[in-house]
Amino acid sequence: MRKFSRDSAAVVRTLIQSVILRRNQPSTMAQADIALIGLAVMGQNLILNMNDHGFVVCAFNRTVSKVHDFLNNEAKGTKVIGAESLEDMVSKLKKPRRILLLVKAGQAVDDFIDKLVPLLEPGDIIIDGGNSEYRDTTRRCKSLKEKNLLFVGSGVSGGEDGARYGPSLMPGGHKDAWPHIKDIFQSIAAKVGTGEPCCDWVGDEGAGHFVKMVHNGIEYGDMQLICEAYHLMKDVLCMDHDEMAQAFDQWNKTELDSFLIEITANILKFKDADGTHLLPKIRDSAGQKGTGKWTAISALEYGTPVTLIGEAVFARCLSSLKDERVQASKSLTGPQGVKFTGNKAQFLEDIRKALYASKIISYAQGFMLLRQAAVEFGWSLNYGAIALMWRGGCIIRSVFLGKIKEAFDRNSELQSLLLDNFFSKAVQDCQDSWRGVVSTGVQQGIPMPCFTTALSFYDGYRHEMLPANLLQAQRDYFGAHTYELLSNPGKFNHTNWTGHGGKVSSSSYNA
Ligand code: 2AM
Repeated sequence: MRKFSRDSAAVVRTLIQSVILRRNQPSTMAQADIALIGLAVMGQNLILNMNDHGFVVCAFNRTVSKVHDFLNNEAKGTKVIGAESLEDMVSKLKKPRRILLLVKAGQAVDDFIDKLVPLLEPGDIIIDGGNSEYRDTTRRCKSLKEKNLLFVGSGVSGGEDGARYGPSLMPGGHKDAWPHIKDIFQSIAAKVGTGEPCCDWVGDEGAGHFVKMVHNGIEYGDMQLICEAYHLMKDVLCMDHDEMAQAFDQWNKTELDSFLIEITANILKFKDADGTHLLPKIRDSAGQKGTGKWTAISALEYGTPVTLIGEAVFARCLSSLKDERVQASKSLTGPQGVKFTGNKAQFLEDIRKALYASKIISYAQGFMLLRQAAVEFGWSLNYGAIALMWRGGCIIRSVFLGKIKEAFDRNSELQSLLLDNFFSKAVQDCQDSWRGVVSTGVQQGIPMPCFTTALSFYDGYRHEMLPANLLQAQRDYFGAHTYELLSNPGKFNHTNWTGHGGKVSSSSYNA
């Protein structure tokens, strides 16, 4: 009995020593560069992408059978390893541990964080690559900072293909994490030009997810602008599908060179099994997942006139009222007998220019929102780097974004893209065409919410004097809200407009 106790004490001593050893020396088990949790298609493709670039990835999933399926199928023959549990996964990671979450946004992210925290050590890194709301990312970043863990929220764009062969990555959060993840992130990201990665550090807290959200909003705008051009081609110029496809193919060789223009040409060419075009058979009722709406809500929240994305979201809402529109079309009339009689080739070029000018406005508005968010949250954002992150890999990828990057290279503090010489000249060159297209479209009763709001924004932005003087007078008239005089801004005045109201302004009493 006594002998047994001595032996067991020795065993315990040896065990403790080996644990101490294991903590201080790199364990032979700790072979993985990064772990990825969440084996849906985005997660799987990111793992395979990291593996292609020489990183050893440890895969884990809530439903563990999916780890086995993945290792036996898609990841067969790779260096990818699997984990049976979170403890197992953590033990297989080099330090500081890097753990990338690719799970459903919301509670699933918090649940995994809660389970990971007790298993991690100070300096370990948790990255959320899902579609999280930026405020959640800020909250997680702050709470993990208190536990000495580094949290990163990264926008990931480019869909399944992007994840597999080069996404646009927009990481933000605790900046101390960046040196430890930069190599992996920039290796797997899309490359443009002479190999510049579409990934850089975005900024603090939820900045990465905020930038991803604005990216999605801009995507809504770009898509709607193309739809309006298509509508004008189809209903004003009466072009057939092949003509329209050819036009988009041509446009793709101009300033509009982009993924969305390219796929639009392909969609227009596409024929069904019965040999007829598929596009006109698709129900004209658009869906949305909500990220465009979030951008519009943020714009309203921070008082930034991101009108084009707002209109793009509403255009989808209007389209989804299909049954109601079918009813309305029977009783509500538009302009009668207005036929286009101008030069078709010229008008087609005018539409292209209207699209280009409107697109400039949309991006100018998107970057205004980023600037405002930076002020609101005290983030320092690198706008040129953001343009480069969107230049490749994602849905809005385009040559145009390279021009935006150049504008911020010229002036990193550029207040508005419209104040950059390149873009102000571009808008100037397009302006007559743009006005012509909007006028003709209105005359012919074509809805163009984004073309028109872009032009209104441009005209508003370039006006030194807007009619808001009258607005201020009205507010003061009915609500004693006060106004400033042009000659003395900062001093608030109230006028007794009717002679029988009080002299007290609304700021002086609570009505
Ligand atoms: P599952 O395979 O176990 O469902 C995309 O849905 C990914 O998010 C999947 O890997 C899925 O895991 C994971 N996921 C979804 N909801 C989750 C939750 N509540 N907790 C943990 N993982 C979740």
